[in-house]
Amino acid sequence: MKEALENLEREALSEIQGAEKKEEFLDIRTRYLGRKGLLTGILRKLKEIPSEDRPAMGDLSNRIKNRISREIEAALELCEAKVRDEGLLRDAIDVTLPGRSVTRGKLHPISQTMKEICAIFGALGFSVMEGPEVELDYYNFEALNIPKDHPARDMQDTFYIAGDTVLRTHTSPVQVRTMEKHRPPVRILSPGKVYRPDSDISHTPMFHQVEGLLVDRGISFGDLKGVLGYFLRDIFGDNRKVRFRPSFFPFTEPSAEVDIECVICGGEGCRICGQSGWLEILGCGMVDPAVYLNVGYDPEEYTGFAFGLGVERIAMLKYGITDIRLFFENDKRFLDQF
Ligand code: 2NL
Repeated sequence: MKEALENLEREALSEIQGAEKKEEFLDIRTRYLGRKGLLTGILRKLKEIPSEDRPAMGDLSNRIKNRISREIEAALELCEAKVRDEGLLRDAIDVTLPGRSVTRGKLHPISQTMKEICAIFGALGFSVMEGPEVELDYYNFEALNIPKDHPARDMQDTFYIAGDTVLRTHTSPVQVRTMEKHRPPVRILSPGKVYRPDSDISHTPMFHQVEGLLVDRGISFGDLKGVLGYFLRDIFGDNRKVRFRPSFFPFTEPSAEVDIECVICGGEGCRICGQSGWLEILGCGMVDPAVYLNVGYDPEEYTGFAFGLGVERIAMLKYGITDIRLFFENDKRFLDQF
């Protein structure tokens, strides 16, 4: 039996010597030391030898088992170290390479333009007010003197949510809500997202608007011209001509549209301005007395003006962009230019 055990030890050790891979060592362990392995096979014959020899054989088999076990553990440890080293070598980082510079995020050109507009009016004492994008029909239309049969009410021009709720088509409802809560003087700006079901190279179903409202005693159309003239000079430069053209809005009387000399051709006439030399830039007017009655102001005591402008349109003219959809595709190559 002693000989059988020693043979087993020799063979096991020589197999361990010859093995390389983790799987091979695991296989050797199972074959020699496993529950149905070769060592167990020999030990089963322990009861066949004289009982006084058994302790010595038990001892010997234990030593052999421990020896083989240790050798395999050591070999497995080496295998793992080798895998680890190969991995480290493969994924080695060259610390002498120059670092990658971090690209800094920045505001979207629409946000930049909106901030610029707010800053100009902010300098004139206007404060910014915000409100819900899902609005009641009352605040979006009724309070603004837009009657039920007005063309702006048609399904084509408004996203209806349900019953008497709509996606606001302008930010005027914010101003109505403000007037309901505060007595004049009121001098506010309401920037934000608005929604209309249009989609082509100059319309997107969501766009940005800034509206302004100033109400106090003795406010005249001259104040409106002064404030908007100041704004347009600031944003488009001192040398660009501005004109006020009579127009109509249900919520202002009188109403006007403001044009600036075409930023592309300087008034000569081109494709952008439709050969007219002028670009329509905003709508405005003196707040209609009907609106004051809806918010509980006395139209005999107070007068004021309001205006509304499209932020995308201003940004397009400022930067010479001809397709509004570029603002919403979020192509970094486009956005990086601002
Ligand atoms: C345009 C025209 C305009 C207003 C908006 C307004 C708001 C209140 C009362 C009266 Cl609460 N008016 N807003 C007035 C005139 C024109 O916008 O073409 N926007 C892009």
